[in-house]
Amino acid sequence: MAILPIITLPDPRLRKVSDPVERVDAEIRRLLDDMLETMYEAPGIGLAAIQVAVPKRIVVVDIGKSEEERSPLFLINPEIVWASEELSSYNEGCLSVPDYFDDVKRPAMVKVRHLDREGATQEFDAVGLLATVVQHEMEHLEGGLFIDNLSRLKRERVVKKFAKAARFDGIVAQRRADNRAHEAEEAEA
Ligand code: K1U
Ligand code: ZN
Repeated sequence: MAILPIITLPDPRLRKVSDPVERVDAEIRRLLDDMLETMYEAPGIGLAAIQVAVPKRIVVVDIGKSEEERSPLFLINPEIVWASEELSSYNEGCLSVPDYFDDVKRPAMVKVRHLDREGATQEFDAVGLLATVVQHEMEHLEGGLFIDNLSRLKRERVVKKFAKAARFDGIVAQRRADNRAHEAEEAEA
């Protein structure tokens, strides 16, 4: 298994709509295992494939409280076939929007249909945190982010902050590359 790099805002790949999985084969099962390991290591309680730059409709979730209580869910081509009118609010986070949390209201209960690791169709009912995480992850499959549910003012503030941080990281990386090139030139002289 492998830990995959998680892409973060403002990476434009996060805005891509993911493609359905045509066939659940060994390659897909390997991706599921790598995503699960990546999610546990982050740590997180959900992960969509697009967050590791793979635009496929695949999600892993585990809301277990400890390593001993692990109970991973593998969701391939998930669909919400029913959602309650009742809403519930949760202070959400996202591994692709690090260190930012805000309240989002979503249906309190959902019925989810999906393919499992063997390619068989399954259905389950989710309530509470599980319902929140599944909906958050499925939003990723449409190129959405939880910040899209916030007011325009809040969302623009977050997007600006991450764009500024990315520009700064770019400048630092360029300076380091320039310094290394300069040192190599001096060593040669
Ligand atoms: O980036 C993601 O999509 C994963 C995200 C899932 C999520 C969390 C909370 C509400 C909705 C969706 C995370 O896992 S963020 C990290 C986090 O919440 C957490 C990490 C370790 C333990 C408990 C929670
Ligand atoms: Zn997320």
